[in-house]
Amino acid sequence: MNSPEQWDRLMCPTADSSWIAREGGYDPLLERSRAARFAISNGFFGVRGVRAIHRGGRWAATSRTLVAGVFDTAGEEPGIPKLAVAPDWLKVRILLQGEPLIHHVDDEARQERILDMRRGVVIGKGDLSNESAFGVKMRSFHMASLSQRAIGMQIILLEMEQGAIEVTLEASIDAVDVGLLSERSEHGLSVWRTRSSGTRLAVAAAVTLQIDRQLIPFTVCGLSQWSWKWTSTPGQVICLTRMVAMTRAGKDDIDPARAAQEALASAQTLGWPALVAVHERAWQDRWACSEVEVEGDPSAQRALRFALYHLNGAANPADEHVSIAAKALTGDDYHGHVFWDTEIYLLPFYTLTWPEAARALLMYRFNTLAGARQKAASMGWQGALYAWESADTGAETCPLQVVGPDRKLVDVNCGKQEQHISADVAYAVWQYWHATGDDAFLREAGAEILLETARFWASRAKLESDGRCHIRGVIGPDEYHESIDDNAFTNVMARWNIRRAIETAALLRTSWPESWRRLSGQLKIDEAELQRWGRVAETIATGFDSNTGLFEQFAGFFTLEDIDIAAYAGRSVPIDVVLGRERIQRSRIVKQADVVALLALLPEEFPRGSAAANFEYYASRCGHGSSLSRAMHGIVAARLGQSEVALDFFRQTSAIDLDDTHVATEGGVHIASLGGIWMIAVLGFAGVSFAGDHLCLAPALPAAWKSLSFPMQWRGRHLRIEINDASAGVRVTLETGDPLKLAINGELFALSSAEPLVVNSKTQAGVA
Ligand code: IFM
Repeated sequence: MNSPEQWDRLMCPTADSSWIAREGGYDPLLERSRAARFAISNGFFGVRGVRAIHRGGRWAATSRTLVAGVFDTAGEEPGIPKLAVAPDWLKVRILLQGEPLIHHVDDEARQERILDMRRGVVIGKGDLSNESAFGVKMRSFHMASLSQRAIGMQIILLEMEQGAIEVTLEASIDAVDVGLLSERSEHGLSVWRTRSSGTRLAVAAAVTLQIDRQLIPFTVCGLSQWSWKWTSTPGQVICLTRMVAMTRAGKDDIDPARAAQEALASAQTLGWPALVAVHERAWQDRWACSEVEVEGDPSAQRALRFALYHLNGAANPADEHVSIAAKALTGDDYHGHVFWDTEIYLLPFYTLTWPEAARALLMYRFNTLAGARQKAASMGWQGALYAWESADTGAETCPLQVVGPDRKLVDVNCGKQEQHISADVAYAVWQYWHATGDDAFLREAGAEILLETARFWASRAKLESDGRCHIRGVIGPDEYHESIDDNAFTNVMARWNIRRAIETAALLRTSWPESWRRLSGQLKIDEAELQRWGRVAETIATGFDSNTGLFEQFAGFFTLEDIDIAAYAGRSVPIDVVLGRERIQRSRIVKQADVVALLALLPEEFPRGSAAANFEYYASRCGHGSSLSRAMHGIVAARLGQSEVALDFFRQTSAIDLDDTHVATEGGVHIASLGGIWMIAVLGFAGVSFAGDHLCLAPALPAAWKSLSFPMQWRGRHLRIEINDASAGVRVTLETGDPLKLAINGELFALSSAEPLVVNSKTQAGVA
């Protein structure tokens, strides 16, 4: 039996309020975006953070559990797999004297939801009552275990206000919203199956109730329901504890029920206090590897904590068959599909703080190569063209039409034309390998991705009469302009992809000849083909104008109407809604970072002195119509030394999910922009890069930031980086691993574990 002290500890949020997100009351307008912000996730399943106890029928948001990889193709949009809604394992209903609890107008003062980001738990508090004013005090707790990813846990504590009341309490696993087929159902165990893929989900659950620390047997009133009825005494304390275990299995895998039952049994043996303790330790470990601390700017600190909370909860290093969707597991907008968001906006964080998670995410791309090859072949090209929107198999899942802002159907061409995704995946593979030195990954998976994506580009780019290779009919990151030719982002990334593939082939041939023999034989790549790729890379059109130093975003961009976007400042809707789709397409207004994104990813491709000119030109024409846009601008501004401009982008990016400025937070947090927050801090303000052979730092903090410190991993080493603006000092500590050399503001320094490297960045002198 657990003691009241244990319950109090469980329900007590971290004292330092910078770890806490707290929202009171119940606002039907905000409820869905709160559910996304307060979501808990462990990368295997996620639960949206709605109120703990159901009241009346006035629910704007119900609790929703999403399990990674459980995709189903529903009838209404044929061919588009969607992340299925899993059974709601948190449902609780209370009746006092036979009457349900109701929603009260003064709930604002009586209800509170607390996200404790340090511990990875959601705590609820509230006074609940029914029409006749019979009441209970409630405290609730739930978590998705980060140490045992199958396990979810809920604890509800109730304190009765009145005596001699007939109380009915029901806990259920609600399948009303579930789009899955029931395959097996018995008390405490259900197995579900998707209609299309045959993926199965098992849910095993155990629920107990204690009244004044006495276990009370339940009455079974349904296969997935537990019910209790008793007469209250004033001050009576009730504790409901529920543990669930969820497991997923493919069509041909063994029955997942057994694994769910075993996981549940071992969680029960451990008991909830120990289960919570190991979960909290797992979160502590993640924070130790990823925490970014900012002194002097509490709102930036809060934004970073919030971003890192969701990033650490989004990944699962143990699963190489799923990736992170645009809304992670916090909502089902975009149907749980995976975009370039993962490779470009999230992988930098995972690569440098959680390489095991980064590897698993890249293995998902390796495991979906067949889908990418098939997509390329179906469009008449060779190699691998990754799906713009990817689900479980790697087949293209981008819808062909959506409802536009004017409520008319609009064609979506991204699935066919937004092809830079293949180079984005290759980019993440290379960055991962470069930063981790994980040669086994390169040999066994990464090289194949690099070669097959390069092969795609080499077949996609066509040599024309001007002696250059062109890539026609694409969409770049700026999705306002469709069917364009020679998008600078696409072409330069494609060229980079081909060059890295050629380098990889050479490396394999010299360092691991057996791997090269196997891979080149399997892919049927010979020297002549590699040389052809090289010629494509040499001749590909990039749109770079050496007179102005500008990349033309695509062929003909500079001839389009130049609309002054500043004249539309203060608008409350995206610029394409103001100007209309056709006018936007005829204009130089850019939806999101495109050339600027290229500058953030491949600064070395910009000839000396041209970076600032490109940034200035394109930033002033950007409508930021995507939540992904500002982060790229923030990184580039910070690297250009425009720290205050960068801080503005940082704040605007942070506001997307924290301040409800972006309409779509309701459908889940914007995980890419959360990755972007980390990127602005670490790749921007600290200036971390690793294009060459060394890790490089080039710090430039905004005035408000007194210091910035964070851990990172680099080629098997754990480092801590501290930048202190007052002393203009950079301190790098090698916590584990071999000595290394690293560059600070372009000068090379040696670092060993004997003592930290302290460099005054104003008077630095390198020791090569
Ligand atoms: O991947 C993005 C895209 O760049 C802009 N629209 C939303 C997608 C998902 O976040």
